[in-house]
Amino acid sequence: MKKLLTIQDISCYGQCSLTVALPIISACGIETVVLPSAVLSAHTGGFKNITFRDLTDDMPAIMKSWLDNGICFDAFYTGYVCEKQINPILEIMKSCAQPGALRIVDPVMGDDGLLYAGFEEDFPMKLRRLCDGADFILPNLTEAALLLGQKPRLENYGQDYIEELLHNLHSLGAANVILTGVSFEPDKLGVAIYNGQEIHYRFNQRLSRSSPGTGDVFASVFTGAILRGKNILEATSLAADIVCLSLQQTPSDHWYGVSFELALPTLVSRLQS
Ligand code: PXL
Repeated sequence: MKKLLTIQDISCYGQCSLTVALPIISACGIETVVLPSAVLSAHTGGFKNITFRDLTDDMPAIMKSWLDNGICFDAFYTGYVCEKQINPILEIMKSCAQPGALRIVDPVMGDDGLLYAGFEEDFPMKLRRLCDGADFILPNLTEAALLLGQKPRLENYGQDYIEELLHNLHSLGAANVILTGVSFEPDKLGVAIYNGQEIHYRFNQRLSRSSPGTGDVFASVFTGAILRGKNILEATSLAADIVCLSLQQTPSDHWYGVSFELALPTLVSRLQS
């Protein structure tokens, strides 16, 4: 069985980050080890008086303990992290890696044209260091523009804009770019995929709602599928389909997260096919 380390926050309430990644990647049949970057009472997308405990200071000692016990990983998947964790994370990905270990980096920092609350303006430039050397990066349209120092453009763009983003993101040092939230027709929403040579698109029917946590569901399914041996296009299609199914099954008054739990049986059976 493959062993993956995922590094992102625990938002105790709100179905995102680790509370999504751990069940999804485990359901894919991958041993999922967690390193919480922070513990929050809930995610930052709509709750009041949230608590935030930064766990940066624990990272070096956790890494040392893993090294003392000979623990290392076949893959790393990073999500929501803080600026001062970039160095310790790079160190962990170097020191606790099996030869050829994969790096999957979701540069979580914003959506809908805005940085998430709590991140400094210069955070996107700092996060470029995690993208450099990654096997896969999975930004949404907002994160893609911010990583490139641009103002996010969410509508009225064409294929030329998306393909320029893909080339520039690839130049940050990532082997494969999976850009989410791409749309050329009002009723279709999709993903653009670039491996440095070819560009592919995958579109699904746009649903009438969105939700916090869908990016984490997408990245977690993608990660699990890649580690189960699916190719990049298969992993992308499966991830997009599971996000759609999860959203369709989310009750309409459930505003803060996505009911991915109900899509787990489909995920497991699609991985077997
Ligand atoms: O889903 C991304 C995410 C992860 N972690 C925290 C967040 C968010 C999005 O708002 O607030 C703490």
